[in-house]
Amino acid sequence: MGIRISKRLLRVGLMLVCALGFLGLVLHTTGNEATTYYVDNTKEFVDSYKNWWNSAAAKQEEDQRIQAEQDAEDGKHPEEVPMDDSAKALLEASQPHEDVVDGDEDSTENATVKAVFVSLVRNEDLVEIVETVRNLEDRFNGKFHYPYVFLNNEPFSDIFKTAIENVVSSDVQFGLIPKEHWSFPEWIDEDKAAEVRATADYIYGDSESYRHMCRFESGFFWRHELMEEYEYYWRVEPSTKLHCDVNYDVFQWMKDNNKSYGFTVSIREFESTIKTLWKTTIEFTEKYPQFVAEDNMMDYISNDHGKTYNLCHFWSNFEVASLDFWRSEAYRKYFDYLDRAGGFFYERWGDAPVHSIAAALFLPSDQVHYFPEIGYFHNPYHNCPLDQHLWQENKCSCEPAHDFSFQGYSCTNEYYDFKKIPKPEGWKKFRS
Ligand SMILES: Nc1nc2c(ncn2[C@@H]2O[C@H](COP(=O)(O)OP(=O)(O)OP(=O)(O)O)[C@@H](O)[C@H]2O)c(=O)[nH]1
Ligand SMILES: [Mg+2]
Repeated sequence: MGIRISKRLLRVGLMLVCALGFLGLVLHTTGNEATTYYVDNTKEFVDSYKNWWNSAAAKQEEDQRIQAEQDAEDGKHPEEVPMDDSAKALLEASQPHEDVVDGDEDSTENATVKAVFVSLVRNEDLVEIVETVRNLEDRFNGKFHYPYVFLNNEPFSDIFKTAIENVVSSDVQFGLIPKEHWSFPEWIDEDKAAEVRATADYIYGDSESYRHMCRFESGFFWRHELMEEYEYYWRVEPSTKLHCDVNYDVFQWMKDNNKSYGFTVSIREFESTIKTLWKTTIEFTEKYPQFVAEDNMMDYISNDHGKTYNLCHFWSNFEVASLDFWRSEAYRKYFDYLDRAGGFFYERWGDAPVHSIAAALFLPSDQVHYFPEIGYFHNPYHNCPLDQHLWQENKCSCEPAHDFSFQGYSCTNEYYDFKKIPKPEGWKKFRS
């Protein structure tokens, strides 16, 4: 019975729709005013519905903004706000590859790691270091406010301190290097050292201060009392430059990813400056085999599994590294062993090969990291991202065609091979 009634109703409804349709068609073809009235009113209704919808959506957006501001004021982290599945998927897809950070991460306003910029510098380098610090603030530290330590073997002048204080966005301290960290140790024969300087025919071969500098950067900067409270440092030299914005917290990244040593440029050393460094290193590793990491980078610094040094090292004028590594027993003993051997004065051992050999041998290889995205310049070489996305994203001011990484004298190509990291597009054109 119920079905029969429903069918009848259905039939009546169908007829009504047909009749209305027919009437509409007649009105339309005759251009009747009633049609215009009908169409206009329908349009009006649709428009007012649209307006209502838009203002409701705007109100919802405004409410969300106010809530977010309130959450921020209450100290709630955005991650505590629940996310739907599609937002979560989007966020996961946008996470940077572990080894290349392009700066998409949100910046944190406050420094969270015990980290510091450290610069060994002379008063007469004022102009160059102020320019460098301004650029560092502009490209990185204006967002993070990590403190600075400036070190000198002579007291810093007032004008030097004022010029630096004028351009930094964070705390700054000026330290004097203790005499025993910048002088000949008692076992060094100073006449023999002077003779070496008189005849050495390599760069800075005649310089005594350069040798104190290299010894200090190898064995003492991390022992300075102003450095004691820190875990990580970023070394800053006058006349260097960052070519690209660094939008993520490099120190936090180092810590989160368990990295101990980070570099931007690697290069070959002048052999004549380190004639006995490798022999001395091998003696050390034979005496203390326990300090050599199992998964080390011997095959990056040696082409014959340790018989000889291939001269590859990380350029130490830029370093982001763990201070605890230099404070470790392995490194302290290594430095003492080298210092006793006398090569800082009887040859001209650089802190760059000393740091690099130590990092390559005493650290597991996954604790050493290359920063392709940190565009950097120290005369005469550039680290300029070849990856177009990195170059664009970080607003680089360098010319990728001038990148040093894959040129023949660099060792970054060897680093990629050793680590089996895919090379950026275009690297081959530097190898012809
Ligand atoms: N206070 C102080 N700092 C020095 C002295 N010599 C060098 N430095 C610093 O030590 C670091 C390395 O010195 P550089 O002269 O740049 O050595 P380099 O990078 O091997 O050579 P360049 O190609 O000339 O830059 C820089 O931060 C210098 O400012 C010195 O006698 N006193
Ligand atoms: Mg330099």
